[in-house]
Amino acid sequence: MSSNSADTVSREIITYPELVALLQQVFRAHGASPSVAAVLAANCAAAQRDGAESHGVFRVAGYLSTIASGWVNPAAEPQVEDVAAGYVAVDAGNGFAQPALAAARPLLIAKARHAGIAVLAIRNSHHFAALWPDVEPFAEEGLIALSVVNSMTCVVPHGGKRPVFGTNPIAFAAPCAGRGPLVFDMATSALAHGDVQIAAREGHMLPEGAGVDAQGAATTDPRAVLDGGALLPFGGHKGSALSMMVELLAAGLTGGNFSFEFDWSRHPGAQTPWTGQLLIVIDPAKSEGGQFAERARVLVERMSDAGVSRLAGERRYQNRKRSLEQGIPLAPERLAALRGWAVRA
Ligand code: NDP
Ligand code: PYC
Repeated sequence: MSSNSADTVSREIITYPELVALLQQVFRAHGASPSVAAVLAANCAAAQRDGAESHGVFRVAGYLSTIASGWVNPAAEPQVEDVAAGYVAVDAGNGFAQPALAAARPLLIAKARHAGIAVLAIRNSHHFAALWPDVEPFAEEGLIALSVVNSMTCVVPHGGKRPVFGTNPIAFAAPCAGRGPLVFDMATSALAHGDVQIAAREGHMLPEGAGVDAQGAATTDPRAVLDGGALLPFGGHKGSALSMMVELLAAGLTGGNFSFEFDWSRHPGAQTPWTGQLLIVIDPAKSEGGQFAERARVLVERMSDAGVSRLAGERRYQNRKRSLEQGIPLAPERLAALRGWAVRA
């Protein structure tokens, strides 16, 4: 690790493997089992590496306060269920969703390759992270993956007066010939809740149409959204319909909680939504002509010809390249906090 003196804002540089190792120590020191700590550390470090600020090390304090509150089991052993030819389920045991996905992944891939498509339904799980790390690796293995997860009630459905939905992201990844996977990952709310928290901390206003205050009046003040207000879906009725779909697939289908169904009030410090997650994995080798990645390339080239200079996921890929070459810059006080948490008795 070294200091980056070229930066006007003071930053320390930590390499990606160093950050993974440090986060692993942090999660271990706060009760996570070795396997859960490894999965959470890799996920969180990857988000920071890719410049996904709202779900990188910013989230660690929330993970730790949640674990301390007793709301989540950081040593849960996921139970994988082989339900049908194309259907795998996991009871995450009130643990995190990513270890449940890791446990079910080999069976899910085997089923998708055999049948052409397979579903993974995770329930009784907590997802506090970006969703792209859950789908991108499938596309790196030549598969198409779509995932949805619901969160905590903080989004007013289009036409409604009270929050019902979570921020409910949708992530998609597909292989593309001649380049890395095509990936998008987006909240179905106007903004991710994490970005509202960051705006409040840094004193930025939100874009018009992002949220309402406690009285239901439109506001661009992040503190008003956080203090009894709520977010709105992106794109009016269209984002609202997608958010409803996420609730149905991630919770209704899996057996997890809807975003409005859990009560964490007896667990002060709890921040992780106790819901469900769905993944759908498709093997494009079964597609007509078996040329999916080449067809994806045709589409991307046409988009480029039409003037598109930035595809979804490319900002992250560029950040990733820079982070792997130059290290990850972090505020010294943030690194000091991580180091302190890592040695907690
Ligand atoms: P953004 O609006 O920042 O980005 C959404 C997608 O659009 C990304 O794939 C992004 O690519 C792409 N994109 C952004 N700007 C452009 C552009 N100008 N041209 C082309 N593509 C673009 O994400 P959100 O704020 O909606 O979500 C942030 C994160 O929060 C996500 O990772 C999501 O999973 C997470 N989240 C997690 C929840 C949970 O319950 N676990 C709940 C809600 C959100 P790129 O990544 O390259 O910028
Ligand atoms: O940013 O909306 C969000 C979020 C909810 C749960 C994890 N991240």
